[in-house]
Amino acid sequence: MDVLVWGPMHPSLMQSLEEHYSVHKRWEIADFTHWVALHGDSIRAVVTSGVYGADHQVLEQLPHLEVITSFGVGYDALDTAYLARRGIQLSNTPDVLNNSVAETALALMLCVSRRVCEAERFVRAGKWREAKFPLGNDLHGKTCGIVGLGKIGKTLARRVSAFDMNVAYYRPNGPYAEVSYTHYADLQALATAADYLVVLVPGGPQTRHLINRQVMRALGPKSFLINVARGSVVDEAALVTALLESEIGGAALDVFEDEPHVPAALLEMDNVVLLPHIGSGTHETRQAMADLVLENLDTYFEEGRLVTPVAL
Ligand code: 8YV
Repeated sequence: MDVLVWGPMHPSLMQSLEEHYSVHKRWEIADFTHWVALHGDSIRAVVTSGVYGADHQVLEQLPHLEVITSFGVGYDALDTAYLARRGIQLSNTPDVLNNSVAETALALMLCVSRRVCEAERFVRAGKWREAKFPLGNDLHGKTCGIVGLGKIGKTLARRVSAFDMNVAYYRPNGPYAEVSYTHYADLQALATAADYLVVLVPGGPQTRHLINRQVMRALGPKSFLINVARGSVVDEAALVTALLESEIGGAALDVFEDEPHVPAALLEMDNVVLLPHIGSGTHETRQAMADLVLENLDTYFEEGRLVTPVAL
C-alpha cells in the first residue's frame, strides 16, 4: 500500500508506517514531476498534520487518493470542500489531546499573570541582587472567559474552576444545557467580563480575526489574552497595536498567524509570553496522537472505515 507522508512525523509513527506501508516522503522528493510520473497513480493515502496541511497542486496529481489521516485535532490547513468533492475521506486526532492543550492554556495563564517568564529572565540577568521584582495578578476570584467551549474548553473550565476562577463562555447560538457556566451570546460582552480571555475555537475562514481590536478594547488594560487555538483567530497586527497602546494587560500565545514567524514587536514586550506551538507537545499525548493516526489508516484499509472521521 503506497502512502505519501507530507512531512517528518512523530518517530514511532514514521517507524510503524515504514514497517507496514510503502512510504514516500514528500520532503525528500527532489524531482516531484518525475516522482509523480512513477508513483502518483499508486498513492491511496496521505499522512499529514494539522500544521502541514496538503496543497491542491499535489493532491490533484494523486488520482487514486482515497484517504488523508491528519495528526492533530485542527484541520483548517486542509480544504475540506475540495476533499468532499473528490470523495476523499479525512481523519483527525480529537480527544486524546484535550488535557495537554488545557494544561498549556493554564500554564500560559499562570505565566502571564504571575510574570513567570519575565521573573525568570530577571533572576538569570542577575537583577535580583539590585531590585525587587514587580507584583503580578491572581487567578483566583477572577473570570476566565472561554471563546469556544468545546471539549478542550470544557477541560480548561474544570481546571480553572479548581483554581477558584469564575467561568464564562461565548456561544452565539445560545447556552449549552449541560453546563452552568455564565453564557454570553456577544463576544464583546464576554471580553468585558473576562480577566483572562482564552481562545479555543477552531481555525479557518469562519473564525478568522474573530478577536479583533474591538474585542481587545473590551477586554481592557488589566486583562489578558491567551491563544492556544490558531493564530488566524486573532488579528495579530491589531494585537500588537493594542499591546503598544496598553489597551490590554498582556498576552500569552502558543500560536501565530504565520508560524514559525513571530512579529518582532512581540519579542520586545515583557508582558507577552510566547511559545512555539507546543499545546499538545507532551510525550504521552503525541504518542496517543501518533497511535490514533496509525489506527485510522490501518482501520481504513482493513475495514473501509475511519476511527475518528471528520464529517466533510
Ligand atoms: C499539533 C495542533 O501541534 O491538534 C492540533 O490542531 O495544532 C497540534 O496538536 C499539530 O497538529 C501539528 O503537529
